[in-house]
This record gives sequence, structure tokens and C-alpha cells, in this order.
Amino acid sequence: MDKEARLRVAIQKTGRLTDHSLDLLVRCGLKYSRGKDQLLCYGENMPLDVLLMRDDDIPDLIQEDVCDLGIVGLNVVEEKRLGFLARNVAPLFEQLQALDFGRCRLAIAVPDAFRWESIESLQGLRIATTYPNLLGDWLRRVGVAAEVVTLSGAVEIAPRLGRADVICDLVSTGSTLTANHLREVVTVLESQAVLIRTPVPLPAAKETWLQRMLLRIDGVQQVKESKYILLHAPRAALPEIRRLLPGSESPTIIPLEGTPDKVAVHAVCRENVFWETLESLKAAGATALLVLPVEKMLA
Ligand code: PRT
Ligand code: ZN
Repeated sequence: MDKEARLRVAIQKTGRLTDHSLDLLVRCGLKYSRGKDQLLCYGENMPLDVLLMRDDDIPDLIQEDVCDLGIVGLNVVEEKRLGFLARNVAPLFEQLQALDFGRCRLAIAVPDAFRWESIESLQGLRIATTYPNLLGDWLRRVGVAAEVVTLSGAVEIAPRLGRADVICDLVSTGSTLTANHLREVVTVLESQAVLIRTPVPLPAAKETWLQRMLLRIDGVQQVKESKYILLHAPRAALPEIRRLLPGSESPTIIPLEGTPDKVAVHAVCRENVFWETLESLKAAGATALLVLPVEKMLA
């Protein structure tokens, strides 16, 4: 297959998103071998290669049409998008779907002793961040005039060094803020890893693979929490049992040979099935309960 016909997916080389991103592609069926330079994973069983990059470079690779797909934090995508718009350049990456990992939030945090009342408390202050475009855009939207101090890292120590009054940084557990005597006060952006693509039309063969990957990713997302549940139940208990089955649309009801008042129920539950649910189902008359993980799903 010629090189042009292979889909190129950019993911983070080393960092918080790397394992999840590769795992997602593997769950979509990709088998790969890693190149000597460690920068490229060659898809052995599909026309798809994975480029390992710094997360900040991923939107640019799509912008420049070097890659067709990318997996990166929404925080990075939005920062880049606003940056391009500020320079009157049309951003050439479209967000396709949220991937449910790498969750964090871009938030304003203030020193412990700071007297915070509302967003108005930020008026006239210096705010340190590595996300100047996102912060600037948010300040404009909430109508607060503050000075954005752009740093390349170590934002959390800026107030102690006197470089800023407060900060705007990514938070997940909040322990970094606590360790630096800072307190989160308001969220600027909720973020998670997202899939982005080029808006440039692809050759038909590539587009077909891209659409296949999207369906598979969707399937992977759906099965994560899904369970297949099997049980026997008295016909009379069916309304109650259907009510108790978590997140299942239309269960399959199968008659049981020789016992006309009993049926077998098979259902896909799109949420986790807890012991409590099984106990309630049993109390409603269900027997022979079996819960199985779902390996793959294609709608
Ligand atoms: O080298 P490269 O540029 O690729 O990596 P990077 O250092 O820029 O990125 P990395 O791996 O730290 O983060 C990649 C993406 O993960 C980010 O763009 C976010 O979308 C997402 N993410 C999720 C996070 C966090 N959670 C997170 N907690 N990114 C950064 N952090 C930082 C946070 O700012 C704090 O300083 O981790 C620290 C610990 O957080 P707490 O709140 O748990 O203490
Ligand atoms: Zn980065």
C-alpha cells in the first residue's frame, strides 16, 4: 500500500495521555511495531501509523496536514484554536469526540490567605498561566480586566516568587495546589482527551478507514462500563426485573423449555452491575444470575 493511503494518528509521546491513547488504538484492533527512532508505530494489520509527539505539537500537525487524526487534551486544542484565531489564521482541526480519559480542569487558584469573594476579586490582578489564550478569552467573557502573565511552566510557584497574584493552571486531584498553599476558586475549562481530525477531505480509502476507526472508538467507549447479564425469572416478575436492570434498553426474553411460567432474560447493561442490583434482582424472583464483561460492541 502506498504511503499516502495510510492514516496518520498523532498521540502524546510520553505523558499522562500516552498509555490511554495507545490502549484505545489497540482496543480498536491495531497491532503495531515500534520504529527504531521511537517516534512512529507502524500499523501491521491496518493502514494506520501512530506518530508519537509532544502533546502541544499535535494540533499543529493536523493544521499542517502532516497527520489526519490526533488525540490530545481539550485544553491544548482550545488554547491552539484561540491562538490561531487571534492571528487571523483559520484553525484546521475539528473535534470529533471526547474520549473519557485525561480529565482535568483549567482553574483559577489563589493563595490560601487571599480574600476571594467572586470573579470580581480578580479585577486588576496579575494571573500566571501557561494558557494565555484560554485565560484571556475567559476574562473577556466574564468581563474582568486582569493582566495575563504567560509562563512556560512551574506556574504554581509564581505567587510565592512575586511574579503574579494568582494562577490559572490545570488541576486534577488538587494536591499540587495544596502543597503550594493555593486554593482553587473557579473553573475556566473542563477538559479531557479528545479526538481531532483534519477538515481536509481525505482520499476515499483513508476516509473509509477513518470512519471505521470512529465506529470502533465508539464501540470501545460503549463497552467500557457495559455488562451482559443473564438470568432466569418468573414471567410475573418481568416488569420489576426490567425496572431493576441498569441502563438496558430491550432485553431478550426467551421461553424455558418445560416451564411455561419461567423465562430467561438476556440484556446488555450500559452501566456497571453492582452486587446490590443482583441482590434486588434475586429478591424480585430472579435465579441463575450471570454477569459477563462485554468485549466488543458494534452498533
Ligand atoms: O511533553 P509533553 O508536552 O507532551 O507533556 P506535558 O507535560 O505538556 O503534558 P502532561 O503529560 O503533563 O499532560 C498531558 C495532558 O494531560 C494535559 O494537557 C491535560 O489535558 C491532561 N491532564 C490531566 C493533566 C492533568 N490531568 C494534570 N493534573 N495535565 C497536567 N496536570 C498537572 C497539573 O497542572 C498539576 O501541576 O499535573 C499536576 C498534578 O495535578 P494534581 O491536581 O493532581 O496535583
Ligand atoms: Zn505539553
